[in-house]
Amino acid sequence: MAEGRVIRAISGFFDVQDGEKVRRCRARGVFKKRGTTVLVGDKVLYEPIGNNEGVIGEVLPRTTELVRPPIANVDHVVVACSFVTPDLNLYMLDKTLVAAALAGVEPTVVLTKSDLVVSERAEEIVKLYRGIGYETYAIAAKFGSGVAQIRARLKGRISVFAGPSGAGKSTLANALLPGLHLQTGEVSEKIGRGKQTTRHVELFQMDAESWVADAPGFSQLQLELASRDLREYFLDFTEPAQACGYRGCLHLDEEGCGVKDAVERSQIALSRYASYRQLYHEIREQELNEYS
Ligand SMILES: Nc1nc2c(ncn2[C@@H]2O[C@H](COP(=O)(O)OP(=O)(O)OP(=O)(O)O)[C@@H](O)[C@H]2O)c(=O)[nH]1
Ligand SMILES: [Mg+2]
Ligand SMILES: [Zn+2]
Repeated sequence: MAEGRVIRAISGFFDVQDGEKVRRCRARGVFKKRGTTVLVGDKVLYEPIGNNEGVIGEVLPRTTELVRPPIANVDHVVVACSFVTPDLNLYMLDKTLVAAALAGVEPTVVLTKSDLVVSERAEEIVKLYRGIGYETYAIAAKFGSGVAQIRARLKGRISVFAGPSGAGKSTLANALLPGLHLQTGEVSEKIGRGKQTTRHVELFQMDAESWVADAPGFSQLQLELASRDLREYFLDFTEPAQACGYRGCLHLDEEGCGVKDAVERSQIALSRYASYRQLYHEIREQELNEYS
C-alpha cells in the first residue's frame, strides 16, 4: 500500500495527496465497523485504483487531534477572531485557547479586521494576550496588513484556522495563498453573525514543509477536562495563585485568593477572570449532569 495525507473530506470521500498526485478515496468498510473515522490531516495507507482513485486501508497514528475544527496532526492552530462583525467574543477566544492546550497544539492569536477598530482598542487586546504569553497579531487580511507575519508563523508547520464564522479565516487563507480564491461571505447585518460560508475542512500546501487548513467557523465547543483542572490552563493565573490561602483554591469564592486580588489590582484582566468563572461553571454543570 502507498502512503498519503488526507487533504479534504467530502460526503464519504477522502482526497489523499501523495506527492503531486491527489486521489479520491473511499475508506474500507471495516473502518465504520470499528468506529474509526478518517480525518483531514490523517496520514493513511491506501490501495491505488486506476489513475485517480483508491481505498484507504489504514489510518496511521495521530500526533494530535482536534474536535473543532475536526483535523488530525496539526501542530499549530491560528485562533482567528474579529474585533467587530462579528463582535469580539473573548469568552470564546479564551475557551478555544484552552481547547488548543488540551490537544497539545500551539496557538497563535490572530485578531482580524483591525481596519474597523481604533488602534487603541486593537493594541489593548494584543497587549493583553501577549502579556499572558500568547503570540498575538492584529491584522487586516482584506488589505494585506499583517499577512506576512502570519505567513512567517505558518512556516514549517501544519496549521489550522479556528474561530467563529465570519472572522475572516478564508480571507486570510486567500491572502496567504494567491490563486486560492476560496469563497468568503458577508456577515449578516441583522444578526451580526457569519453565514457559515466555508463548509469543509481543507488542507492547502504552502511549500514543501508548510500546510494550512481552512475550516468552517464554529460557535459551540466542548472542553474535555475536569472543572478543578481548568485553572491550570489560565496561564496568567499561575503567578498570582501562589498567594492563595488554600492550596486547592479554585479562585471562585475562597477567602484570601491571590487571583481575585490580582483581578482587583487589574493585574489579571477582568475579561479573563470572567471567562474562567463562566467556563468553570459550564464544565461543573456537565459534571453534575453526568453523575446524577
Ligand atoms: N473590513 C474587513 N473585512 C474583512 C477582513 N477580513 C475579512 N473581512 C470580511 O469578513 C467577511 C467574512 O470573511 P470570511 O473570510 O468569509 O470569514 P470566515 O471566517 O472564513 O467565515 P466562515 O467560512 O463562515 O467560517 C467577508 O465579508 C470579508 O470580506 C478585514 O481584514 N477587514
Ligand atoms: Mg470561511
Ligand atoms: Zn485563589
